[in-house]
Amino acid sequence: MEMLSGGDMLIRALADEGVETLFGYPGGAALHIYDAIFRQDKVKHILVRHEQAATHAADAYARATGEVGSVLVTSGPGATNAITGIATAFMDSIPMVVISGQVPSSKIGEDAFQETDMIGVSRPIVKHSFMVTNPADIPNIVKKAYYIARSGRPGPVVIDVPKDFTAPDAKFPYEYPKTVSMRSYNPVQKGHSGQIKKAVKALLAAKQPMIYIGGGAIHGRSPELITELVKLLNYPATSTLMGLGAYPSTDKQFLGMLGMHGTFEANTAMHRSDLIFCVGARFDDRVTNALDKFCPNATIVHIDIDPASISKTINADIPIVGPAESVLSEVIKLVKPATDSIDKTSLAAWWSDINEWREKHGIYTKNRFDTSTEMLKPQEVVQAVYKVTKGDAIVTTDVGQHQMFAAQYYLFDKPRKWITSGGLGTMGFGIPAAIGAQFADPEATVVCITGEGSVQMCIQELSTCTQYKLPIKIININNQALGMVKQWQDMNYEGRYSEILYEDSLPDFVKLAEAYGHVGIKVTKREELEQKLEECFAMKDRVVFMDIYVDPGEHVYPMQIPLQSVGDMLLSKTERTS
Ligand SMILES: Cc1ncc(C[n+]2csc(CCOP(=O)(O)OP(=O)(O)O)c2C)c(N)n1
Ligand SMILES: [Mg+2]
Repeated sequence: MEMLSGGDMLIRALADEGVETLFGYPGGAALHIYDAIFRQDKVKHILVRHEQAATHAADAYARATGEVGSVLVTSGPGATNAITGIATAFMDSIPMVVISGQVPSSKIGEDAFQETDMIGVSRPIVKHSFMVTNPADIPNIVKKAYYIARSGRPGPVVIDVPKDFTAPDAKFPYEYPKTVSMRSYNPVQKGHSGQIKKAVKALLAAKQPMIYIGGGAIHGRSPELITELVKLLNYPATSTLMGLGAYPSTDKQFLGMLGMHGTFEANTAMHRSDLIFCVGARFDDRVTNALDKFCPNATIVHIDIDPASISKTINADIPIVGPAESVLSEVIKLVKPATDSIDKTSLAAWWSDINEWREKHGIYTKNRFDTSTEMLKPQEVVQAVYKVTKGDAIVTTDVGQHQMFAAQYYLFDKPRKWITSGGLGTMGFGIPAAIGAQFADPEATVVCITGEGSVQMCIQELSTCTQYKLPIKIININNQALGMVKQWQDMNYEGRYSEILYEDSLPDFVKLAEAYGHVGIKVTKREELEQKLEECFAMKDRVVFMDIYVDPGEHVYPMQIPLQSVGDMLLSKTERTS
């Protein structure tokens, strides 16, 4: 059998696992591992400028491909810098393996140089973690880590490796395991057939149904199945922020996103529905609003791979624990021969209500923002990006108003094109995520829609783009403020703008882009927007940083009214539903 050092085993195991791209940053405790990287050519290492960016890039790589993202960092500050990205992946159920160097085993607990208890620090935000205690275990640990990360409800897994266990002089027999067996970890493979029958019965009997799609539908490889089901039934569908693209957004049966900044028609239909058929969503607070007022008339069917997500916030009447793909296949089999039993008159009346809501306040039937102002509106910037990229780009975002405008106005007809931090809401995600997405699909047009606040949180990654010639396009929706915080201060604190303004100290983003070797373009006028965007996207092999000044007074609407139902919304600065 081949004899390898711990460091060599680690990298070889990654190669044998099929890992092609590893995002990372070196340091003392990881030096032997980095030497192993140098002496091979199967695993390509991408050097970022901050460990947070390594985790976000790996996370986006996972979101864009459906594979597991991979990260390597050193001990102490390297490991703690990775924490935000691990938490981001954890909250959005993204499969990721993070390998962290650790101080030599004999020094653990001595407050050694760059020692941090990574297992302890990361425990609440990982699906699982491994501390290597014997180098001979490395192949097995890597195999298990990838299996755990991708199976069941996906999530991040940490492997902490003390430096001495990767040393070149101690060698061990290497063989990569073909299978994994873990007695205590057996994700469900199939939904309960009795529950599936019950769900189908309720689905067919509904008069005011809603199909509620979450990110789990994408992780669970079932966008095609969910689309087939929605079409078979001719029912309306909505999706969470994470589920966008699972069902084609431009299709008539799609009512847009639901929740805090969801559409009027999606939120109103949810509130009035008598049956909610939920696939891979978790009824989180950005959707439900006040739990005691949530969808009073609805029977709730909840399909989820994670039993802990069922009835966590909202009680499920018909829970089904299982993978979306197999459960939906079973559901479709039962629905297909039975669609005649649907009450078509009630359904027609339901659609007529929905279409009325669309006409009245829908953001896709008519622009609800005022474009007669001199300054550009953030919404029209996203609309123009959608038009110029023909709706076909991979879009990453940061967090804030721009993120919500991107979710509302860029329409995703396919899954894995929308890459945003939903659960944690991590500012700084956008540029590194665009890097990860561009590695995942080198031919794709990758756009990062960001704000001048968020973009400064990982701006150093413009240098990574230079090094690897990644032609990402950055759309900086510049409202010269921490806009989303400002919106809340406008609404709830009588416009007392506490610590959200910095307009006199913003960098010249055009020069900043140029300093990294990129192209910078500033836009301030409506008349020049589309043409400058055309110029930007025509530069196929360059990073272009578009600094687009927009109206700083704009708010994101609709917006759910706090402590009310899903359907209670502010529709503009002056209109509300109740
Ligand atoms: C790391 C981090 N810190 C703080 C916040 C809180 N937060 C949410 S949105 C926001 C403002 C973002 O400003 P900007 O990026 O300019 O976007 P805008 O809302 O102006 O479009 C802040 C501070 C956060 N989400 N993430
Ligand atoms: Mg801003």
